[in-house]
Amino acid sequence: MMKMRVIDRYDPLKGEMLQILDPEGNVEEDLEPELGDKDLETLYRYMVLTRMADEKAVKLQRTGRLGTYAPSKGHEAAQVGSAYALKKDDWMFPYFRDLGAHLVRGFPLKTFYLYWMGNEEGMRIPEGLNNFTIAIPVGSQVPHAVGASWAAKILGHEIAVMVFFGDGATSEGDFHEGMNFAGVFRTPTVFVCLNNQYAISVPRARQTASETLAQKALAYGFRGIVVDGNDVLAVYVAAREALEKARSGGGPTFIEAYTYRLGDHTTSDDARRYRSEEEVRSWERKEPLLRFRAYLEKKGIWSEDYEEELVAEISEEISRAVEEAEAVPPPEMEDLFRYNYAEMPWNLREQMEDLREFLSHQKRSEDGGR
Ligand SMILES: Cc1ncc(C[n+]2csc(CCOP(=O)(O)OP(=O)(O)O)c2C)c(N)n1
Repeated sequence: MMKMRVIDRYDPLKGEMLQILDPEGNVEEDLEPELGDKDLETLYRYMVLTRMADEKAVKLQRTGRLGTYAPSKGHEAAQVGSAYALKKDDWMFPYFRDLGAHLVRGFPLKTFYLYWMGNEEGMRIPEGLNNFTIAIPVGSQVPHAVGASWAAKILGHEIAVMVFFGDGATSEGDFHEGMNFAGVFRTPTVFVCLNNQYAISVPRARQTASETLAQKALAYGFRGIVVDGNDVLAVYVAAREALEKARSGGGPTFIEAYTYRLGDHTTSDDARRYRSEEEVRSWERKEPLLRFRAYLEKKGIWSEDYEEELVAEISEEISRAVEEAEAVPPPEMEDLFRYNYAEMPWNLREQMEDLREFLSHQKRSEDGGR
């Protein structure tokens, strides 16, 4: 008899959630994935890299070296665990809070920083990397991902498409259209919802009257599962199964990664205005790095020395990426107009020339005023 998938054992309507590692790093042995030490170390490295590169991005923004940024702190397990289950030929459709997933896919950190520096070079996805561009309009990537997965199905490509979005995106029409289409056409799509409890200042309870977000999939005729989004092993197991199911013609799956945004929504936000200190503290105790580190320590992989060496190595990697990003010439005004069309239409060219004229006029009067 075929073994029942783990993702089929948890019912969102009964409030069940897949967890393999508890906040102290104790493991549910029956569910523990068969990952060797090398994989476990790689997962941990990506999580630490994500945390440190994220903290660096916030610092760069605070010192005027990077634009508005959406921090990933607290989402490391959800981002890394899910993307780690992707194969090279699969596609990933990210949103704006996906640093860990980008890194796992091999997206260069330098390019990621350039993106948030507002440099068009940051939109250049390396050749051969099956990543779509970052979606800023909330939920818009969902129908794109479903369309791409439908195309793969029609073409007979045995690949899956993973799309990321937040809890707030589940209120968008795009989300529902994408989910419905995926259900009807049984597309190989894996929906990964990072339920971090807030959409800017809107708490989850004001987003939907549904008990869970995962149960929305049931209405569209496919499986939805709530996973502890701070448990990298649980996220990985759910993602791997959902992707395998998708690649082998089993249709879509919705994964609700239940987590918490430990930082501000973006560097333009002050989360203290809408959530309590106690709430943040309680989630800090459940954060993803601590529990995975405790698990690795019990397995004899992690130690203080191990951490020290890793942090030193990653610090260097980050410094190099920043240096390289800052060495790229800053964006030009014309970049606002370029890259939209292969050939710029006359009206866009006219707008660009107007702006150029306006800026040079402004500069002349500034210089004259000195
Ligand atoms: C269509 C659209 N509406 C509004 C916004 C402004 N906006 C940016 S992020 C955001 C909240 C998104 O929340 P969620 O989907 O939960 O993702 P999170 O930011 O929490 O990761 C909003 C409303 C936008 N970018 N796009």
